[in-house]
Amino acid sequence: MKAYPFADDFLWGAATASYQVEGYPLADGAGPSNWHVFSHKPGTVENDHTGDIGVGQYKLYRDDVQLMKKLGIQAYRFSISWSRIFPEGTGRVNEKGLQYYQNLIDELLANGIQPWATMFHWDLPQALEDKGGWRSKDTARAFGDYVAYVSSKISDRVKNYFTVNEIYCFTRTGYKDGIFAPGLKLDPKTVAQTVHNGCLAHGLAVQAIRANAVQPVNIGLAENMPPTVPVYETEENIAAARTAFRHYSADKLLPMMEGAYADFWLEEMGDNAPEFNDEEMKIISSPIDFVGINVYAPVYIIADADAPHGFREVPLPQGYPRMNMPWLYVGPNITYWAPRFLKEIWDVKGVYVTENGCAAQDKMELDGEVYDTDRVMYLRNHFIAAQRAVSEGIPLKGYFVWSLLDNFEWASGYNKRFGMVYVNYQTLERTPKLSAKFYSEVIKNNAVV
Ligand code: GBH
Repeated sequence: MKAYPFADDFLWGAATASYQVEGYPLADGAGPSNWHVFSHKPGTVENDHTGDIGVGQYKLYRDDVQLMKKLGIQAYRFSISWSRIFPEGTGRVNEKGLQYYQNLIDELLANGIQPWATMFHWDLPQALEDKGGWRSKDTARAFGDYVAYVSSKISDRVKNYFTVNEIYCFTRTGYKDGIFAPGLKLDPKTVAQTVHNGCLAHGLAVQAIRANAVQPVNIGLAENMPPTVPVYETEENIAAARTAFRHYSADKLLPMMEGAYADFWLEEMGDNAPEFNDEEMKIISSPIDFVGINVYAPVYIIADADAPHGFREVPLPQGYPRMNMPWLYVGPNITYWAPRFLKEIWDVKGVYVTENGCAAQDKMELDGEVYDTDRVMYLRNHFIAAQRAVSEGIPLKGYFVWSLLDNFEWASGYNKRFGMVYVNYQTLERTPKLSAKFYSEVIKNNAVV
């Protein structure tokens, strides 16, 4: 008997995002995105790297599809760049931009790989950024229109959709911390409004896809809620971590699942709460088919009867192990607990890990191989946690590794490598690392090997 087996229909995939891999962001009539403009401002990205070349997938997509086919990858999660299709964000359509994604989708299908499309992975048309970006509800409405158009054109072949990727990152990290595009540091009320508008965009997109799809489709989002974990697994601590999971999701998943903001959160926010109305809350909570979770680093919780809500977050000690990213603390059992809590709190019927992976200090050896045993260790432990979830009947249905390829790691530029496939940035040559070979074996065996 195999150790750690998965069901036959468990889906094994790999993920990327447009601005991180495509390159040639202005090709064929595309408009600039906010990330194009941001990364071209000196000092915003390490070494002043930009996505101008990315890993060249815009030109090399056929090679990347062959690479995935060879590895046995069953589904490709890619994102669509809004400003390639609507150069000004709204209005005029650029047919050539849409054609690129049509070609990619056809190539995937011809090679037996399912296309899973993310409609927004942070690259907002600069024309909309100039009009207030996510501070404005008009951006959410424009997103609904863009998604309606694109889904009407691709839904004959694409069944699986993510509305938005990680609302936290394109709102707080961009408008509060100023680390991501557009690089602003705004007041708490404005920031809360960007988050609400991001949720509204998600809801409008759910409705737009349902209204325009020409066949039954599967719709969700890719969310990065703080994945809480009980330090040790007693009933009391599990309950505390579950309460914390719902609390930490108060401005995104909670309203999507419950149709209203929680009283505890509105009290906490006070005057800094965003402007919203009942109709928007209905849109935000439009029914979805699954929840996608991007899981990386754990948040440890213990029960504490004296704490306000019965839980306390445990600070991480100085020497806590991490992968090659300051925030990437190792904690594989998040991949078990997050799907379990989604089921227990909101009765979520389908969960996908839409991103999990790590940066490592990869080096090509003289024999031409990249022996990333650290990434193999990281992934293997997450797969074991996933198998624990499915073996207990938790509806975890698939797994997308972040990332297929080394790529433009946002504010870290090309200095951090998250890929299972090594990219030589001089030649754009792709070389599967040991972790890609390991993943290929996991998929072939449908078990953790
Ligand atoms: C995901 O973001 C992205 O979807 C993907 O595009 C990206 O390449 C990948 O992960 C790897 O980063 O306040 O300094 O502790 C994850 C982004 C990074 C968001 C950590 C929250 C906290 C940073 N997350 N961040 S810090």
